[in-house]
Amino acid sequence: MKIDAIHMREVNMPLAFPFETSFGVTTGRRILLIEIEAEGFSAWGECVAGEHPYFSDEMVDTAWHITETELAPRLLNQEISNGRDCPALFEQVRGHRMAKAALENAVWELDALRQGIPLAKLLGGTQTTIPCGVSIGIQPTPEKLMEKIETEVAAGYQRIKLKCKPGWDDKIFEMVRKRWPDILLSCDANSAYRLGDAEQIAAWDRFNLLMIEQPLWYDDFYFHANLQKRIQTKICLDECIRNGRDARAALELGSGKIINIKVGRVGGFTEAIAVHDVAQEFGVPVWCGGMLETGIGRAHNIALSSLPNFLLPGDVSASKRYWAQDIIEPEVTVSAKGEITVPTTPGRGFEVQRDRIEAITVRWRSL
Ligand code: OSB
Ligand code: MG
Repeated sequence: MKIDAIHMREVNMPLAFPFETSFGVTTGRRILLIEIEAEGFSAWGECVAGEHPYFSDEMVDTAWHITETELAPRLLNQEISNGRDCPALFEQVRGHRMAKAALENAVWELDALRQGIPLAKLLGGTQTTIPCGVSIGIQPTPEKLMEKIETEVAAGYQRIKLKCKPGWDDKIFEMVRKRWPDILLSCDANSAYRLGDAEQIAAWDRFNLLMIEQPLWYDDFYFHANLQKRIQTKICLDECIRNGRDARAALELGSGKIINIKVGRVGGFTEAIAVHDVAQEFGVPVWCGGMLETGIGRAHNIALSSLPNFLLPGDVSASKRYWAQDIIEPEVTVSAKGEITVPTTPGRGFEVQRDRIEAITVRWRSL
């Protein structure tokens, strides 16, 4: 297929609720969306970079710049066979994986459309429904957190993940476990701890957490192996896994026992599948993380989550938890059993609402 056009736009969307992590509070999102055209089809990709470089070193403005000046020109007018051709096209550009992923994922979506098959099938998906969990941000008060958990457990979500940081950890876990002794419960520190905190973290074993996500430095999986040896609870790696090679090194080192796959963090579907396959080879389960995506990124996460080694409930949840109104129809919904049904129609399986996107677009550029 020849890529005939690439359209970039930035949309601004207020979040339905503020989302607080150990690295900051997000109240609204500035999001780079990509639309590509080829063979008479149009397909979309979403860049998951945040407004600030707080989760990783990428941010929406660097993603915009690198897409416009380096990546889109490498893809435009190229004759390619599928999404797997993208990593080689972009290889000369180091890093900028979230920017690369938005383009590559649009190519996968377009390939699924022209073949008339669901994106999930094209990626190698085998599961027809995916189990869902939720990620609950740090709240103004413990009482507010308890209310939130109550709501999500009642909605049927299968796993509750609590964002944590020093001062919002032991006491919170204690309180939550007292009220819900048996739910699948995990925490995500987004790199808020250091090796000196190992003793404190080891004491969390008493809370029977499913996992502790990225407790140490965002770019480390060496010292995570040291921490993993000192605790019973499984470490789940997020920020530090950039590709399949990192996954292999981390699992060989024993840095963690679960991997959170975010397609943007690893640079696109090709590399996400590589991470999935490495983990499967090690007998390590993966789950799909979220980055507060609109329906476009959410649909891509659902497709990816249908691969066979996505064995734990992920962070992909209903549109309404994030947005008053999403930019796809139907919106993503979760059943009372806490599952999302993987679409069986061609491509992403949710219609992009162009009029809504137009209404919230703040800048655009066509190449
Ligand atoms: O570490 O998983 C994370 C959101 C933004 C940045 C990082 C993370 C998160 C989440 C939310 O945990 C996941 C979601 O529901 O989209
Ligand atoms: Mg995380």
